[in-house]
Amino acid sequence: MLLNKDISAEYIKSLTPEQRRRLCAEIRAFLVRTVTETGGHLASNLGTVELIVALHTVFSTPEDKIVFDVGHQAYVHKIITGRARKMNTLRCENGISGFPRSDESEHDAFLGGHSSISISAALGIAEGMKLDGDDHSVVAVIGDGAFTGGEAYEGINNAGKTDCNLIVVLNENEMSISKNTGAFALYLAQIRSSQKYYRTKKSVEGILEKTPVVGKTIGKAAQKTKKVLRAALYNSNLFENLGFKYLGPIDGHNLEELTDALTVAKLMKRPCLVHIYTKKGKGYPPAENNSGEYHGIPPKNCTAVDSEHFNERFGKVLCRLARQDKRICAVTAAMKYGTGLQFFAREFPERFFDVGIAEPHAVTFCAGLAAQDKIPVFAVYSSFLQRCYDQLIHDCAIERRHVVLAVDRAGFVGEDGETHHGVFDVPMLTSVPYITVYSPSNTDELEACLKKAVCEDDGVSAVRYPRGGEFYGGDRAEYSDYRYYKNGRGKLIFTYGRITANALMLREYCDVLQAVKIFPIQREIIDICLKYDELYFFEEGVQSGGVSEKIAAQLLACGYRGKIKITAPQGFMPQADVFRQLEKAQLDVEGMRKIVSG
Ligand SMILES: Cc1ncc(C[n+]2csc(CCOP(=O)(O)OP(=O)(O)O)c2C)c(N)n1
Repeated sequence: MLLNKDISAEYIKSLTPEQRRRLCAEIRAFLVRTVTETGGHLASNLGTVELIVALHTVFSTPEDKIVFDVGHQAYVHKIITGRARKMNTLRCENGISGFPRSDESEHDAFLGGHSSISISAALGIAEGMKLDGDDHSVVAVIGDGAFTGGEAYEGINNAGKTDCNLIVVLNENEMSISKNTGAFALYLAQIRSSQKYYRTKKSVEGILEKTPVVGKTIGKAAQKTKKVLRAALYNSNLFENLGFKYLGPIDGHNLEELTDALTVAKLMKRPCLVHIYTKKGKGYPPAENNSGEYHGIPPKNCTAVDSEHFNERFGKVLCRLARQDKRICAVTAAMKYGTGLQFFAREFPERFFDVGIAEPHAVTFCAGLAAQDKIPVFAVYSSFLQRCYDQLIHDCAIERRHVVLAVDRAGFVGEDGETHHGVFDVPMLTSVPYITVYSPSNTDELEACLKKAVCEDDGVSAVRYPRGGEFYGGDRAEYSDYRYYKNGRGKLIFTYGRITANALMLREYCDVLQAVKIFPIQREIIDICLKYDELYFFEEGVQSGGVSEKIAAQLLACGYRGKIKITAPQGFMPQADVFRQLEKAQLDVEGMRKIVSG
């Protein structure tokens, strides 16, 4: 057994190539055992075992930096850099994160979670190191899915004209979460099948000898490589044209090819792109055969709510609406299954658009569709919508384009932690003029809100709803902008979204006012609040700029002098089970009870 709990990069460097190959197989088995217990991104990690072993063979962190794009494929890196013992705590409360975090380990150069940022971050680090006279390498590891995001191209464009020690490892597995989309995916496939690339050692050395100053040294190193490398001709592909040296395509499961290519890239001391191809889910047949489903798997002891999921209801209702109105289009940024749009994609393929991991583009694309009198519905996770603020303001709101946002994963999301919570969309959306925002508490309300947003509203309309299922049915009556549960108590709870269910458990202490349309704030909401001496606001979204603060400001402007207590998360909520997160934020029934009776 080569894998042990104290495994380190030094140990890996000391192994023979054959031992490293065996180690990869043991790591795979360990990943399957661990991640099927803890939950997490199994398929992506199985696909990058050899890559990460090769990276730690060639480079030495923390002096050299590795920036993982999205960061969901960094488990093996964690195992190798002192965290093998903690892998059983992956994604748990107080455990290690499912993403790289520099506050977790000095070997994690940069936070992961959101897509397409690695090249920009790595270039910034490389330029910073250059300013310090530091000659180490910076490696950005980015998948072909993440490469569909605009920021990746911004990074490449900026990096190509520099002389930084930046290496971009582009991992092509033809998959994002589902099948990768777009022209770039086709381009990569074309490079791979092209006969222009040749694999002789001589050609590699020839190219390397032309590299100024360090050319000779590189040539020598390349001579040592036992296996041949495939290298591109000068200026023969997009990356070369943009100022990168290109090495590839490399079999990403062939350790020797990988180590050779990375060694050469390291010696080049200038922007270099190493193109590798891998199999997502490699070595574990269920994940190989269905890498979409095994992209992210839940923990074995999952405490998820067992009711109909919001995203599923959303997907089905949208299909129903689309049958009646041919103008309705559905847009996703590489999250067809996560958002429940698989039903729509199947029934209306010509009106379904997967634009890649490109949320800002998706919003402007929707504005374009709306300009052609279509009704675009962009289904997007709240945390990924964060990067679309300007597109919402400039491209949608000013000209009042009728764009519908189906904002999924609103509220706490659990084990993914800080990077993925949907707690910023309310302040962001409600600062955009003329927008309408709904926050249904159950799936029937979701259906009603979606109908209004799609069929009745104009301008930008957002319906936000949480991950998973509803907590409790609540009032399933006809649509209403708000629901007022009046029992003649002296205290009033104001809330919205799924935690309404928790508030309704406290009706013996308080009256409850639930907003369904949470923005614009309705006059009736203010009028009802003004009747009470004690107001308790509970909001599953950041307090600053939230609806509670907005209502409180209006109440104070009306001369309200009673008690106002707002309970809403501040700062960043660490990873844990979602119920634990609600408990920590005092948004569970007990927490609310303490606050209203305290
Ligand atoms: C901005 C943003 N949008 C969506 C996601 C959700 N997401 C996580 S991984 C992933 C697919 C990444 O594909 P790729 O980069 O090819 O990596 P692979 O899993 O195939 O190794 C997506 C869409 C995200 N993390 N960030």
